[in-house]
Amino acid sequence: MSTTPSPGPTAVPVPLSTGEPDAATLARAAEETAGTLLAPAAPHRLADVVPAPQQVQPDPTADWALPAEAVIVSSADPAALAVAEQLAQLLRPATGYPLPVTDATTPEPAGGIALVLDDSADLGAEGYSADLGAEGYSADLGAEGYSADLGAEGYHVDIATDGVRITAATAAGLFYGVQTLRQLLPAAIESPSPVTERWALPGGAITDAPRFPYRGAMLDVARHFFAVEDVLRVVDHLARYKLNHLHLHLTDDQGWRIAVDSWPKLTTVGGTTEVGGGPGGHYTKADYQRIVSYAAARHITVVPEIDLPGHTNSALVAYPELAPDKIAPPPYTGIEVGFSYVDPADERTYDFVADVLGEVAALTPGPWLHIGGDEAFKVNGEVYTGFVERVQRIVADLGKTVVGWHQLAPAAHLDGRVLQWWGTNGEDPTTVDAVRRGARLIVSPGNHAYLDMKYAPDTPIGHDWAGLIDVRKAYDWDPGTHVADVPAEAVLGVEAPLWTESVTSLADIELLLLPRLPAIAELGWSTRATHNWADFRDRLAGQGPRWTTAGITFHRAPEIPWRTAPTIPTQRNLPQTHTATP
Ligand code: TNX
Repeated sequence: MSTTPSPGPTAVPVPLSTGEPDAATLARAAEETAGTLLAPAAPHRLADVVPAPQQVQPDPTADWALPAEAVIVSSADPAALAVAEQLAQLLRPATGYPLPVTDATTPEPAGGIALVLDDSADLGAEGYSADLGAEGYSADLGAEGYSADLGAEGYHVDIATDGVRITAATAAGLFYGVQTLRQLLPAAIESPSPVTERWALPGGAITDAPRFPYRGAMLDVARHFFAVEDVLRVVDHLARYKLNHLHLHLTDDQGWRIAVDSWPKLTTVGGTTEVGGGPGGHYTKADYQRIVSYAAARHITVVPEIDLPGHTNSALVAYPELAPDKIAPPPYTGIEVGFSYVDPADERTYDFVADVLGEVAALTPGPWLHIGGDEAFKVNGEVYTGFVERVQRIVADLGKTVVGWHQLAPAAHLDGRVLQWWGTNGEDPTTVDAVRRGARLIVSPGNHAYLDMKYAPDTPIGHDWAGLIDVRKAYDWDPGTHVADVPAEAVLGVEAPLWTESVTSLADIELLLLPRLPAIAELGWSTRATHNWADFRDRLAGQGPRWTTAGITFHRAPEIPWRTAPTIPTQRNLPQTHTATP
């Protein structure tokens, strides 16, 4: 398929001999210029999508362009219609087209875009059912619709001369089809205001489904607090790359960020600090629910973390009765770890844990509660495992599935429990043993998936304790085989954590997230058969102009052959024929 870029606007020819051009010349020149702008632009390759789709069948005879009068027609199911409206909202700003949304029993593209919810669509055969087995997670994830036979997240996209058809068994699948479609349009589709562009799409068919059911990123809102709006924008970035879990690290030594009615000082006292001495902040219950529902509308499940028994200095400042010596420690705004803990020998601690987890569970529709468990250096051996086992039981009694950092491994198994592995050398006999006893793993290797590691020595923010992580390092590993002696069937998925000791703004978040988040997203979504650095690098390069056009900060990693952003001819900056006289 041709990938020749469309020619840019041509200069308006101005006859030199007579000084001022005549009106007819100007009119002709303007027409030619407009004609060039509207000339069929060569569309992207159908395979130019991140994460890499499972199957791509280009059909160069079927290239198609979205017309101004296109209609988006969807199955009448409310969740499908919601995706259709999201698609319209993605396309309206840049196109300036009205793109009305309608419903039909049998949606047909008819020169526009059809979203077809078809629960007989069998997209599961090559999805994660093959890798992970239906039984492994249908028990725990069934409520959320991870039905292996239906392929709960798979989709088809067909681009033909009569328009686009997206088919899926669920609204989530339709949503992922929409994300793919978005990337197949010219980068100017990311413009927040109308652009003169031919909205061309490459013809052909894509069939796609994820490798793993859990594809996530974590944002630490405890070390530095981030406003709800910033978190929503991070959700948008996750959605673009088909990630489906947002893990929020809500509590740590430096601040407690989620309101708990039964222990109000957690936020009124414990929430007023952050690393470096800034004002901190916290989410009200309404704030948190806003994040949860914004994420849910993008098929993303929020995983709240209350880190226990360590990383709790902010709670001890608020409630000294939880401290082993019952004395309030000073607020902490540094970046050391491992010094604080709630008293595992005091029953009051378990009242606190039950109250907090109960309130957080009640606000959280997703199945997971993350209880941390890392770096509790002062709670050892049986005291530690005894504490964890009680907390795991509290989570189970709330009807939730426990997730914790892999330090939880020595504790007794409990149905469904998930460990988040963050080691750096791929060997961990204690974790392997926990997996043998039934635990599943989310893999977040510190030296590949930690988004707070610097890209290079001169990255202005970030750490390097797990090494430098350039884009290739973020991409070149396999979640299915990474932890020695853990079978791929035990791997629930992958997550990229962003710790924020050095991160103070949305621009900082984006600089560390992009372009590594799409690399981790591809490891979670794409089948191993598509794994290829050179191919990924080229597809990733195409994302740069999209971020630039959308006003998103990213790190211009030198190993990526970034394409330049289009110079967008908006209605206002079309080439001017400024000297026209009648
Ligand atoms: C380790 S990873 C931590 C965090 C720090 C992070 C900094 C983990 C479970 N604990 O407390 O923020 O390193 O990279």
